Amino acid sequence: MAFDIEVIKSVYERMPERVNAARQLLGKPLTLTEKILYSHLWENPATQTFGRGADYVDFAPDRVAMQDATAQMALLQFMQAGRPKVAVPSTVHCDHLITAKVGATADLAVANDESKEVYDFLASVSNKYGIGFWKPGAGIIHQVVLENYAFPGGMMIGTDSHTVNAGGLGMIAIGVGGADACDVMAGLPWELKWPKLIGVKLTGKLSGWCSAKDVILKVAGILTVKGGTGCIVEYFGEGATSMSCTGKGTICNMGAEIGATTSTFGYDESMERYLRATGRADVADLANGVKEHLTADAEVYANPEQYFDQIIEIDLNTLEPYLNGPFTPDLATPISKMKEEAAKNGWPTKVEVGLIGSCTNSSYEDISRAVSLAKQVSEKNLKPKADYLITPGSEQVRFTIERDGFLDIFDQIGAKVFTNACGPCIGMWDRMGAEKQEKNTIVHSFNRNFAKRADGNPNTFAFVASPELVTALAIAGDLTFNPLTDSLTNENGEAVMLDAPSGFELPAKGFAVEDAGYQAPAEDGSAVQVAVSPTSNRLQLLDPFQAWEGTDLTNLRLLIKAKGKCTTDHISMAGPWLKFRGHLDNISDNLLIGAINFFNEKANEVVNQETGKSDTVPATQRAYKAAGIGSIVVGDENYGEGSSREHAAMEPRHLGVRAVLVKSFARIHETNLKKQGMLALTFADKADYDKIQEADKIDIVGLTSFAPDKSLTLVLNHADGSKDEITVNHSYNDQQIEWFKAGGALNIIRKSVA
Ligand code: MIC
Ligand code: SF4
Repeated sequence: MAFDIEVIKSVYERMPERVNAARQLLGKPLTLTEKILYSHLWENPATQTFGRGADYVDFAPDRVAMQDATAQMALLQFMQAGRPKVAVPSTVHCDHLITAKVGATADLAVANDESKEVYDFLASVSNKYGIGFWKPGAGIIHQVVLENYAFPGGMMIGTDSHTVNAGGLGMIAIGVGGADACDVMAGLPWELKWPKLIGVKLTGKLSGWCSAKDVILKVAGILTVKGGTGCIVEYFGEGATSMSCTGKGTICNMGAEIGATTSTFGYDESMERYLRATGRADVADLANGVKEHLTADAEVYANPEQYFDQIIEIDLNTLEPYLNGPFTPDLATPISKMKEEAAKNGWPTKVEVGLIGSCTNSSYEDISRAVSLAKQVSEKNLKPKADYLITPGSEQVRFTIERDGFLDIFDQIGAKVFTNACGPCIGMWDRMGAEKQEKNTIVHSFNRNFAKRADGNPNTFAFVASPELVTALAIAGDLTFNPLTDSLTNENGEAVMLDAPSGFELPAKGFAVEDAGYQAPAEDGSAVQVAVSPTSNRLQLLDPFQAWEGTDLTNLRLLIKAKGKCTTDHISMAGPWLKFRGHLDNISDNLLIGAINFFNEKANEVVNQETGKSDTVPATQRAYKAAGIGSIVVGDENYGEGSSREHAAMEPRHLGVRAVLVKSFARIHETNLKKQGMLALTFADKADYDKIQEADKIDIVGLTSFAPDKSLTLVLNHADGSKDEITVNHSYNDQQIEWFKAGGALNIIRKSVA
């Protein structure tokens, strides 16, 4: 039986009535996205329609998922909310803190030892508050959610940007910061700006070297890392229904890389097959009962241009395999053009390592297709040229592929299997020699490839591709090898071609697992004690942030004017810093250390305006804090793209930064800043970015009449005595202004229980 089947039942019971009411209210056929959103309104039935990209709306999600690196902060906040138990089914997944070095068993033992304090904390908080706990080694959050919890037509939030993966099973699943998760677990509504809708029509059918990954790699090339901001992407068409459910998951997963709020697909037979194969025939039966509500109305897909804000059409018959990168997931190059592009850009073409797996691409189908290539190594007497590493997405997949002999085949090509965890995808890869910072190329089937992300080496050029293409390129050891047209020379000196990959959507003998790694919470957790040692360097109870002082902010220093890409990896780096995710003061020592200072083009070097000396960003900000001086951070486009980690908002808040002013924000980061009581501002005129000088003293004027849709003014007092006044915008609504005034949303929840 599926987990929380009663919740699923009640969602399906109320769905027809709510969907019909929404259709009547809107007076038009509905997209799937609208059906799910309207049936999850906090206040139902709907009495008004909502403006896309305009109205903030309260929702009631069905569940919450958290991974260990973000759950610590989410649960430290929840502990202050004064609730005895979570209000909706919630789970914690231990996947981000395991270093990949030697191999699965040894690495897991090291993590269990090193992070014992954190795992014990998460296990006991989960036990106390009724949260399901997935132990280290159980798998990566999104794979485990897809296998166990996701259901068509449901709505969930998760403290990880790739929560969107569950769209593969027809959900609206959205990545959020821990403070948002805390609200929902405390039984409060969850707020989101009503999204715009992008429709992607898939015609034709995948075949040969192409896989679902190539669809999203192509979409990323079209929409870029910010093209999906504020939008939900709905996929449909014969190409969608002919694709596996896990392939759909891959596409939705990487929707995070285009900034989309989420992506989804209508319920179809591939989803039904997946539900049944993963032990959830009960969910499939229930879903079949409300089928017509779990996909868009027929008129919508017949005339999509009338119902979506933007339409993209992709013909799967003519799609090519893509390689996206380096350093950004939207730099899309079809494999046939790689030779030319690599030469033009000076990308190193020798592939050192191929990595498959991650939350994006570790389904049974993915692995079986990669295996079909690995098999050809011995059949064709080839010798793989690059190292090959595998991180399975869950113990269930790992156990099943071991049973089916796939791991033995990988073993024959010298592959190393790491723990079922994030590992190299989040910098938890102890790669030999990375500290030498040599220029090198890797290819992986993950989703992100920002600088330093996999191994901490800024000179590692990482390219994202399907597991099949990664395997082929690892065998060839050459980034420019096009398996569709090129041959390889085998050990006998013969030219051989690789046959196109083939695989199985689902295991013929069914999935199997001995110990999936799940721990159910206590029925009554009230007696469970949660201990946080005051001397711990991994965990720290939170002190409330101070409320707004009630005046305009004056005399702020410019901490840094960040140039170019500034992702959450630049603002709050992962890898070695992950160990401080439960300790706000310690992790604040990584504040913006990856951001490039506009004035000297260097990372982690700014001028302390009080001393005139150069120093690191965190040290400079700590000095301002000690002197009681506020500061401001300035950034470029799509500031804060990437992760949901709220540390990127809490660290500056904790160290006394008062405002972040940028050309544009990524959605989750902007909300995280607001939630933590920070000012998140955008230039009314993007060219004003150029007016910000290094030694400016800055005033923010208009806060005493801070109101929705009303701009604020920034006064830049330049060092030479001249002044510039610029207009800055914000997207705060009344509620969010209250968060700012209270010094953070949590202060309001806290007050409501006190
Ligand atoms: C990521 O892929 O960047 C992460 C690590 O999973 C993050 C979450 C985190 O920073 O803990 C995400 O995607 O939200
Ligand atoms: Fe983990 Fe990477 Fe997936 Fe993030 S993207 S959840 S780090 S596997």
